[in-house]
Amino acid sequence: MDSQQEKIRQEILSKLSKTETLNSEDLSKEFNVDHQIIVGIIKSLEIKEIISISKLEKKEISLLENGKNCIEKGSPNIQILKEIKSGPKTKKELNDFFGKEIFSHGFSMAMKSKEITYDKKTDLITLNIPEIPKNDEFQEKLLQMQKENDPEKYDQKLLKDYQKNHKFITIQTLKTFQISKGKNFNDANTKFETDLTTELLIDGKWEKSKFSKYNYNALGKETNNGALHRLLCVREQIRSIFLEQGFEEMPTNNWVESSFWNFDTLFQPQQHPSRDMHDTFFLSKPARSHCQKIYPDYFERVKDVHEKGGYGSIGWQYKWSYDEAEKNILRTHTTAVSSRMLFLMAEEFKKTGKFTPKKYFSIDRVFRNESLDNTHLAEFHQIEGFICDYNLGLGHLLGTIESYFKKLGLDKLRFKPAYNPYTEPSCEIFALHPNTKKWVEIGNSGVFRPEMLEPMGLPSNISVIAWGFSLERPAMIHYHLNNIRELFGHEVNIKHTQDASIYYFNE
Ligand code: FB9
Repeated sequence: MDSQQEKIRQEILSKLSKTETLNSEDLSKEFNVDHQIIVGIIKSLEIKEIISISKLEKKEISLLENGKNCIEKGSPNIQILKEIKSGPKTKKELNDFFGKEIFSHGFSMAMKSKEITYDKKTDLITLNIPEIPKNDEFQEKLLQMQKENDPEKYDQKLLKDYQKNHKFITIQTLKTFQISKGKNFNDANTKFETDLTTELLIDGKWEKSKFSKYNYNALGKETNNGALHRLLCVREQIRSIFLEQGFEEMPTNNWVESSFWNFDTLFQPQQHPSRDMHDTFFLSKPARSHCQKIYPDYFERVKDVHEKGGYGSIGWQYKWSYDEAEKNILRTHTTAVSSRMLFLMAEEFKKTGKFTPKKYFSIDRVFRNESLDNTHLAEFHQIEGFICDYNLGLGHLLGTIESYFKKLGLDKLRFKPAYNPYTEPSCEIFALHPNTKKWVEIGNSGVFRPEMLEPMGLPSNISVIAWGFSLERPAMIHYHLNNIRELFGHEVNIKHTQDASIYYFNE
């Protein structure tokens, strides 16, 4: 029994201590709850013989749809009279306008009372009285039945007419219960204090008060509070791990990015297949960034490293295009932001002559012009972390990744050599899933190349280790989803959001 029902139970017992009998229907109206709720409560009291109940069969009038229509718009014949006041109408016109039920009742009522005439030749229904009656007896009778629904109060012939012929009302048999004290009823049943109050505690009355047993099974009240989307639950969990490990979050609030930051600064050649329309969304308005104006020197250094190399690299040896670099796109990875953050660190180093190691992370949307399927949309949330410090190498990278994923419950990892245009060495990351015991690809990683870091102006003994994975993949695995559309996008069922636990891991 929930707390609302418990309160009603106490009220019933309290009322019964002051009167001989109660009626279940009256209680249902007084407490504004469905009659069945009251029946459940009094049955539980009857079993303990605290009360005794006797069944009452009570007939009552209730209005059907046509009856409600007449209460609202007048009786059917009056509705027809008002409609033909402006001029005769055919049967079909009135039938289409009022619907079959109301039209047929109204037509027969109006013909019977000679308020209209019907010409079979022309199929026209014409008003046969000078004025439409002011009073509507039929409607008034229905209004009376709505207020006083005891059938005993009315002429039975009239009821039959309204019920059978016109189908405006129905006579229902309502099973109600009369409630009286049972053999186990005593005043003690009713002297419950529903709540422990400050007053009872202060004046000490609590010691003599009788409290209802604490119902440990009572469910909490439904609170219509907000809910965290399942994907965002996972994002908060992922974010908290980075923050606990001392990473700072990068500003990723620009979904539009220049090709320069998204590709060129990462030493990704301009003819790389990922840079064409099949993989990347290009903007037509605004089509271009003007980052060359902002960092002209850096622009030139990037151009040189692509064309001629430097820092021990032979570069890509092609004619680098300013135009290509300034094209606006929807960023294909958050590594574009990592690159910008590293460049700002280099600028700070050039300005102050002091280098400060940093750990950054980001979690945000990236966009790929890929074919859609059950597990791929044209966008996903990329998670990326990097550490920029003196003399970091592959060992630091693998150790950092292991310490990160261990907090996600993945402590058996394997690393497979891979290729990224902007990292060397690079590794794909695999984990033994603790439940399925299968090896799952969980991300990618690498050490950013000197061709990316040196043109920024970072000291040559500085290196950057980085890794990335997606938000949707772990979320789909955790929530046992096969279709990403159950997790992300306009087809998501809001109920899944409302029902989701607010805590992701160790559920
Ligand atoms: O997330 C991925 N898989 C994954 C991650 C976590 C996880 O946890 C579960 C509790 C068990 C389970 C699975 N992947 C990366 C691997 C695959 O899903 C892959 O098929 C899809 N990848 C995306 C890119 O696909 C176009 C996931 C996404 C991804 C891949 C690479 C990076 C980021 C996201 C990166 C990077 C990077 C590399 C070097 C330097 C900086 C960033």
